[in-house]
Amino acid sequence: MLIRKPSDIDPSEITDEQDYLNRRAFIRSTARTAATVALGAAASTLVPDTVQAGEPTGRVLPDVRKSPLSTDEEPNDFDDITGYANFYELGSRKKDPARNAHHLITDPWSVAIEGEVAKPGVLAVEDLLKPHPLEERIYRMRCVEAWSMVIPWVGFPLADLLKRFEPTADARFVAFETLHDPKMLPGQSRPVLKWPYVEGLRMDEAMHPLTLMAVGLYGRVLPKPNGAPLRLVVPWKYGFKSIKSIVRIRLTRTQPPTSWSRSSPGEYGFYANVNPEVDHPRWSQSSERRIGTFFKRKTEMFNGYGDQVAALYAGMNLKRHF
Ligand SMILES: Nc1nc2c(c(=O)[nH]1)N[C@H]1C(S)=C(S)[C@@H](COP(=O)(O)O)O[C@H]1N2
Ligand SMILES: [Mo]
Repeated sequence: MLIRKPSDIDPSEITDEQDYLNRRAFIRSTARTAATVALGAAASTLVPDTVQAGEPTGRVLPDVRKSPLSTDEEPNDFDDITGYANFYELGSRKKDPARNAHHLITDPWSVAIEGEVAKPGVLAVEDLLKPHPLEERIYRMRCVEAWSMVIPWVGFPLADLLKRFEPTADARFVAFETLHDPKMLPGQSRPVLKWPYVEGLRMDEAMHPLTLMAVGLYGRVLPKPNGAPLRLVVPWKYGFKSIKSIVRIRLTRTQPPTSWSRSSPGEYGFYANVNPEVDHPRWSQSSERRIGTFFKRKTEMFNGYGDQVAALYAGMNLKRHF
């Protein structure tokens, strides 16, 4: 998310970030070529795991089954996923969340489920997880800043969680809230956004089978920069809808506020569906750069998930409801 005006940003910051990305893309392609030349083409398939990727770390999650809802694209390296993150509570540069992650203590952690539900409750994360079989779902993720990644999430459908608390007939939206604790999330001592970070979905979006409560990636518990211990993943929407480190889920009758649309309503809407035809006021949304690659690619409507989700928006003007 770019919240600062271009004139506020020190050019060295931008160079820093571009260098980092280009260096990684260069290392990746050089390593592939070198391995192919030295060992023959057959060995090149081994390269992603052995040469470039930092080994995934964190506690391994048991009994994770593969989901047919995965894309067949190659996931980004673990290092890119954890090292290039947007988590403003841990700093506003892409490398900050990894550097500042140690402040965030995720055990113990509990989540409140409240509002328009017959059985509200506060549950420790372990209890929240218990009845839910875990799936690996490799999703394309598109940030509003026009970069993208492919991430092998581990989680379960948000719908399964909400059903346990028995939504009432009046539940029309779901509001999510990130932890508010400036000691653990030092970025909250600066008024970058109104804290805590909040997000929301319409009930049918929340109940859609693609909407995931993620508790891990690469088969292990969620790394802190990516929103440990529990985050939302909505792959057909811009990344900012996928709120991290959730402590409260509230079902509501009316549309809840969302952090970025509250801070800049002309730039960020409630729906935030990936839409190459609706530009951000300050830059185009028609293409994107996959982290770890050189060339831009065309952005797809609903981030390529249109077959599954377009029906949710039938009859809506998506230029007005951006
Ligand atoms: N609490 C919180 N959640 C957040 C953010 C944030 O700053 N704070 N950034 C959002 C944005 S802009 C993006 S693109 C995604 C990035 O997720 P990733 O860093 O795991 O790729 O997280 C989203 N969730
Ligand atoms: Mo984003």
